[in-house]
Amino acid sequence: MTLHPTKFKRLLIVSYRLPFAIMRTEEGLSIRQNSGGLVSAVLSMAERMGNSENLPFEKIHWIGHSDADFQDVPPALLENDNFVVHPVYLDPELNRGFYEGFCNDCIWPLFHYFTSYASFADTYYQDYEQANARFLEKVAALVEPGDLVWIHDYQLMLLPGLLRASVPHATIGYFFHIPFPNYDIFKLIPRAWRQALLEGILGADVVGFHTTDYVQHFQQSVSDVLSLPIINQRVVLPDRSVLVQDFPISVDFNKFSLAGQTAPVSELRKTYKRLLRRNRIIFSVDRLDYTKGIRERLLGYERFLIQHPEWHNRVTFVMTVVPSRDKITHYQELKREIEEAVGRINGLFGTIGWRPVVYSYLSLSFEELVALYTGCDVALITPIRDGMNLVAKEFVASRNDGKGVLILSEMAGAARELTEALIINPTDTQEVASAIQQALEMPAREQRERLEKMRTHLAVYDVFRWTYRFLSTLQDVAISEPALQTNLPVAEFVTACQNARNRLLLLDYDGTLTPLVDDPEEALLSEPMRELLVRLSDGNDLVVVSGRSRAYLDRTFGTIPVYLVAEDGAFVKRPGLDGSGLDWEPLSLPQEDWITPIRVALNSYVKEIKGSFLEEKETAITWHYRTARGQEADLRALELATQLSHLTVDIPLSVVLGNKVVEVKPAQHSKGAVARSFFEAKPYDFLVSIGDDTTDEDMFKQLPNWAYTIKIGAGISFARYRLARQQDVEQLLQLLV
Ligand code: GDG
Repeated sequence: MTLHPTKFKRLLIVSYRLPFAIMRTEEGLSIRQNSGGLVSAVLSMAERMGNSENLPFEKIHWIGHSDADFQDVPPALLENDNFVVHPVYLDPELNRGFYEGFCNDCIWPLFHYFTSYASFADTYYQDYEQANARFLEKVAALVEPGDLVWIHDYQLMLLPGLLRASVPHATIGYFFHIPFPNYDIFKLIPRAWRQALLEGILGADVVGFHTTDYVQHFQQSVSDVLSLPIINQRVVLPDRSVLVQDFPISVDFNKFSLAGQTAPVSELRKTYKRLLRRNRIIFSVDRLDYTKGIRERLLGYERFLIQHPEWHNRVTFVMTVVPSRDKITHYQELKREIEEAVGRINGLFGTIGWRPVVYSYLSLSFEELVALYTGCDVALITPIRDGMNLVAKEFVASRNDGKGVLILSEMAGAARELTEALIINPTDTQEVASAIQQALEMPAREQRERLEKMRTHLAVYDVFRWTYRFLSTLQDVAISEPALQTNLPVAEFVTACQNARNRLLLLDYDGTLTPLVDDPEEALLSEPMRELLVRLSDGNDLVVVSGRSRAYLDRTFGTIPVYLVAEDGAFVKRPGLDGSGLDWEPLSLPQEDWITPIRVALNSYVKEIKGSFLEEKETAITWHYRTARGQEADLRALELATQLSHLTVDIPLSVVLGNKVVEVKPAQHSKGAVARSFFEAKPYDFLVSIGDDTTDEDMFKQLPNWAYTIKIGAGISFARYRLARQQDVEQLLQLLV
């Protein structure tokens, strides 16, 4: 895996946080490096850049937020060996609504499944839009052809879309660091916002998540909210496609693996062990957050102490909570609850010489952190929901002594990879208590074996692999967008066609041979498509299977030697030798008047839904509502379809809910029946059926399972394959002539 140095010039990272905090001290302005998942990951990559030949970039440009107070920072201070930082100055009021409000009081709780904590204030969202627009100003002014732009996390979901609109040819990657929730949770977001958020993310060329679950959740939301087709991990838009894939973030394995042996860390480790009276140590560290399961962890530990008096005085739980977001009420409450629980446990079990929980609310230095990773016996990591959780990976990477046990929540993304951990559900306090006992009593050999497997994994899947995989995928995608968006095995398809003796092609008309348009009269066959059909009809049995009237099909296909099927199978016309076409053959249809009561019901909807109209064919009646905007009309269509199926007439009718149409016709004719009659007529050995609508599903269902049944666009289908867009049909058929 390599990056192409000639192809890309600079890397621009955009995230809410800058890798450095700007501070005003008595000596003047200064910068201090931030900790945190992303900064650690990118910093590790940047540190290696000095001696890596694979990375073509010079310094990394980093765009992130800064307080408006620091606008006077001299440019020289905004640059170091690794980074050039470009602050986006947001005034405190805007930042409050954007970051504390929409990001951390709406999206964060919602996406971690704490739905009742989420606040949906309009002003929050307006600030979010405005802040994303401010980031855009900065990025758009900076980006040059040849740059890779890598946007991070839930604070900037709108930015990829804004940047795409302003710099259409930019190469944009987007990575989402927190869980992407399932659709039932996502749809709690007001309709207009959720649509804008998804469209924003889809401005990128590559969208990355930590796990395949989050990828699937995102895809389902895209498909439900935006009705876009997803083919081969790509969301297909009219003019381009977006690759959506899992890229699990990781840690700098070697750095952590070696860090435990440095002199300062060894010293600290010794000190801690001495201070804790050589007790066995359970350790945890996380930002103050209700998602991290800190309360649940304490309850599990308390239960363990109740059940195992033999461990009293012999074990200490060192629990570090790093200050975070403590201006938000939920975080203040959480802190109080944690401190109460710690007090209770220490009060219940502690003695003059033993504190069961050593709790601190502070940030550790890197050395202190590693001394605790390498000095503890058990790492107890119990998030209720966590995108990945780097602490778990750092602990494993640190333990090159082969000692220590990881207890890890199944709700952390990391549990997908660190399967040799003792995996627990944090809400099950008994399971946590039992895991603590199992960990403390685990034989040394089992500890080594479990760690060994996880370390082997992390040694390969480290943070460099994460950045390389993401950036090289971004480059490749930017360089080569597939021309044809399909999951069809194209080479096999073409060979099968060439080798066949009898070929049958069943093609739908609207939405397949022509694009869907508001007025059905304007759906005209393009000249290239007409020529293509003429060429295809030579040597193949070509059938246009349409819901249109015979008069319309006669007008459109007059001189093309194809079979025509009108009104979904009510009439068939064979091509004449001279290309003029033989007479239409009707199916025998019921004579009675079934249409009058249906017309009455449909007309009441025509009156109600503006822009909708009726089309009466010889054997069917159709309500069109393509120009009626919004989902209201879809809901009414569903209601209408249900109502129609309850109308009593004496013959069986079929009610078809199609693409912005509701059609009623006698049940005995269908595209399925017609498709079957065609392929049974001859020993065909190559069979293709392409369509986009509900009526085409009848064809897909009736054809044998070796047929190439191809659905166009999004939605559930019986077809074996999919083509993303109507314009892909022409390209595909071109391959067959
Ligand atoms: C988000 C997602 C996802 C923590 N305390 C100290 C300290 N840290 C460092 C750790 C680790 C990082 O911060 C924490 O990373 P996590 O992944 O555990 O959690 P979040 O901050 O919530 O991060 C998360 C992550 O993004 C990456 O995509 O995994 O799911 O929520 O590197 O070492 N470092 C030092 N002192 C501390 O006290 N030095």
